[in-house]
Amino acid sequence: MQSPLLRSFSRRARELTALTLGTFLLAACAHSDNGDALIVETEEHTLAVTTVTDGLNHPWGLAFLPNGDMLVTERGGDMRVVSADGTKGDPLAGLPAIQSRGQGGLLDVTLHPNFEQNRRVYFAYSEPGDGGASTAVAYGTLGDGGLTDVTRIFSQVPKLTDNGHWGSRLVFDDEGHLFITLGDRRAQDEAQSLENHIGTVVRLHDDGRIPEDNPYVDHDTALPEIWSYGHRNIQGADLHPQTRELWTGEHGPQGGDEINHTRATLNYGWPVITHGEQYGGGTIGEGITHKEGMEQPLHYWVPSIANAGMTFYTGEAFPAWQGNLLVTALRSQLLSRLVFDGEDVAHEERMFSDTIGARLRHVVQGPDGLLYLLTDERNGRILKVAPASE
Ligand SMILES: [Ca+2]
Repeated sequence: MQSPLLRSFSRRARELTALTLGTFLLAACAHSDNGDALIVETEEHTLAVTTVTDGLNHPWGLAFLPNGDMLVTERGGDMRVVSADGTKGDPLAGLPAIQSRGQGGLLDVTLHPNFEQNRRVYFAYSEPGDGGASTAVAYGTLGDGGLTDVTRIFSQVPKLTDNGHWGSRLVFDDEGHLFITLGDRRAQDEAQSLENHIGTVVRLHDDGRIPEDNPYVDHDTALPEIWSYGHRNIQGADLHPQTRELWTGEHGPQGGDEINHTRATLNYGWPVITHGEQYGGGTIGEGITHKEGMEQPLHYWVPSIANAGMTFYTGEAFPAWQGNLLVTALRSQLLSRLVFDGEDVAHEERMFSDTIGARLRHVVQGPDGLLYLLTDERNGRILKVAPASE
């Protein structure tokens, strides 16, 4: 077995090798097509990171339009179109009242599966109302300069005055159901209740109707929109590329960030079981990690990375990453690449932790197979990650 000293020495040697290689590549790129890109060596690919645009107020969600433009939400309350060359459009007109305060504001955005026919855009936001605010979802028709026929299809019950833990990602499955991931609004004990939407995943038809095969449709007291419960704050979601089932990333307490295969009726445990603790220390509830009838996460991070957005990589630009789950982190300012063997994590690589230097809110795979990252800053950026030119 290697001594700690040797391990530390060999790690340092690897870092030096990476540093030397990085310097070599930086020098080399003056004579290549990489321009002023940040060159980042990773285990499988050499990456060129460039800024598409900046000046976005805490960008939160991004959806590619069929023409290659990007529809981007800002937590500050604006949605706008950013063209592939980085030109920012004006904020779109027609959005409803949005409470941009604390962690709340305009959150995720996604296109209807038949967007090319109906131009319908779905978005999640913090909706003010009686008693405070809650996460709501609406759609509108995208035209020149704005959304029209904006229709709210969901509003989380209850509204609360707290400004934290809103979720929320929006994912359509292959049958056209819309999954809405939510947070506990810092009313953590309510995440175990089926009589409100606190700490749940909700599943709806595209017009807000409740699918007849939703798991709690015939239950006496549970709300029929609910798909799963016992969640803390789900800020990442995607369909698994093979099974096409919903996987989610849950921003946990200190030491309890999770990835879950999020199945109907199941209880994901918060706050009764968690691998985390209170921020600053101290147990949550009884301080237990397992309980009968409550699901274990597929993966959890101790210490926390503060995970946010996630996407399964399925493109051609980074062949060695196909099928991997990419997860952004806020506090740790990194992109985690998780390699799964079935539902077990076989390997994790942490990228960008000492190169980009910003909280990363979201990662989206573009139609070009490249990655697009959103930085969580007042002067927020869209970053493009491409293979470096040789
Ligand atoms: Ca859990």
